[in-house]
Amino acid sequence: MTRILAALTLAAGVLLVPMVPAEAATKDVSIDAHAFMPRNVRVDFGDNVRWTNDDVDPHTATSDQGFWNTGTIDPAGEATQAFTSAGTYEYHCTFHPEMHGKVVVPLTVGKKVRHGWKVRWATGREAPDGRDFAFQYRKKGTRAWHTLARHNIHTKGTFTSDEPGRFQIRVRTNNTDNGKHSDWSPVETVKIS
Ligand SMILES: [Cu+2]
Repeated sequence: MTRILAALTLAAGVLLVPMVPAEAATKDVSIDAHAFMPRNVRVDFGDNVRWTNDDVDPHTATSDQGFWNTGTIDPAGEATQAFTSAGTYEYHCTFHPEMHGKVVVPLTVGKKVRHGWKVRWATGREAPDGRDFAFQYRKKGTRAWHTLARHNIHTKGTFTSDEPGRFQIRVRTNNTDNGKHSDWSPVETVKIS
């Protein structure tokens, strides 16, 4: 069996042209009848989630892994949280642990390059303090995931392989303040020819 040589070249982040950040979008989640609705939302990194409390009781939207905590959102109140990196983020209400929700943030596949693709998984040049990223891939149709970067602070890179084929890639965000991490982002598939 031939070993696939895949690599993730991490971009140093020297930007010759200043990037104009796209305007952040905001997805709304209503809290009503002791539930987050919709329970799962998907946003691009750089976008926000806004929780509005349409219930008669106070609630919170609190990350299971300590990524954020809105604190108490009183009835008719709201709280907004920016999501700056790829991963799947589970959250709950601290007052009502049966209340669960999920924010899904995909990575983005950019330009095709020789034997690979440019990929990006977070805003900015580097991870903010207390965060870093893990990157995995596998050849489509195989089972095991391979880690190319376990704790990297770069927000983008180039995924390459010396063997053509379809590859699946995914990213998660680590919370280095507490040793926890998000779940994996949705899987993206890139074709290498
Ligand atoms: Cu609650």
